[in-house]
Amino acid sequence: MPEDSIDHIDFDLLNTRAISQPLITHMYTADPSAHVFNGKLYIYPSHDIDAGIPFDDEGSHFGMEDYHVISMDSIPGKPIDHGIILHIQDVAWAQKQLWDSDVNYKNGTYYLYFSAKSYDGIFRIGVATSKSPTGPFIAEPEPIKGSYSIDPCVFQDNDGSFYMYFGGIWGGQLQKYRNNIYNSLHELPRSHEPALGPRIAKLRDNMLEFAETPKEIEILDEQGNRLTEGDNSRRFFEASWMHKYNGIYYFSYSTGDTHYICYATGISPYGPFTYRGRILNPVVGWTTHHSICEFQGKWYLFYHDSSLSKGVTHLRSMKVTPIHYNADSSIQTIDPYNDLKI
Ligand code: FUB
Repeated sequence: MPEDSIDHIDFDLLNTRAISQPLITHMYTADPSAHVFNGKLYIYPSHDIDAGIPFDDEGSHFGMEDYHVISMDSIPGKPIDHGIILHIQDVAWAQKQLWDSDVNYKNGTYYLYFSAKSYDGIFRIGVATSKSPTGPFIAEPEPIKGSYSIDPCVFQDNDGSFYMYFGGIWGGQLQKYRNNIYNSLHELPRSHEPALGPRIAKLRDNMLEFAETPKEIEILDEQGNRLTEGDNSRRFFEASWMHKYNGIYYFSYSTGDTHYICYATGISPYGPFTYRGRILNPVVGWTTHHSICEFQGKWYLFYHDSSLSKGVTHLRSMKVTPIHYNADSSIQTIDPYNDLKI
């Protein structure tokens, strides 16, 4: 991550051009995962803080320590902060960096899936449970067996199956894995080689374990070839999200160092997915991360930027804006600041 703050932007101008404003301003929030439970919207973001950790390329300055949940009865509407739902002190295996999370529901229990670094410096994915969407959540004593890297998204298909999508390169450590095995000597593929894909694993009925060995997802170009590592304005970096629209599976993700939210579509939750285009152009701040959710008959993109902190990359604010589909099932690209390029 090459820069921690931005000093060339006129933030007054940017905020007048912004298509949406931060949903809350009493704290910094990022990586919003939105779901509708019992007719109400719940957003599970990362809780950004200034942990006083110097900036580095591993993202160590993202030193988050807890999660909150925010609910809304409508959009627009008043977001309610329900307070801390899980703190890192209450996760036995996790040392630091509570990064992106997601929540889903089955048979009376809510499951919070989250990324954190364990004491050996390796990112893993944990799970915590609650009887309420507003927590508090109780963490399992160990991370999910066989999990690694960051950014879980847990998607429920129409047949009731749940799938976890996960992974992120650079600070997210995905480049250290081949065939699900960590080796510190592994690095990113070379520019002309296929880019690393996000991972998918079906969950067991108990929602606490993988039912299968994680598989690598293929994202293809129009000719059916895998996107290459050098194709960094289209290849996967982090921030997996899955949603289904008109029977089509939409896998969306961040391209990281080129700062786009892109999407690819397919006919199976496992892919392969064919690259279709950009959902969101770059926002202020290095990272971009999102979720997509239908609420009260409209589709929305939840995303974040660093406008409130005036460009501090690790102090982000979640936002929401409608998304629109075209007749050919493509999604219209959103410009976050009305023609003002970042
Ligand atoms: O919030 C920490 C990390 O920044 C997330 O896990 C990434 O997706 C990026 O948004």
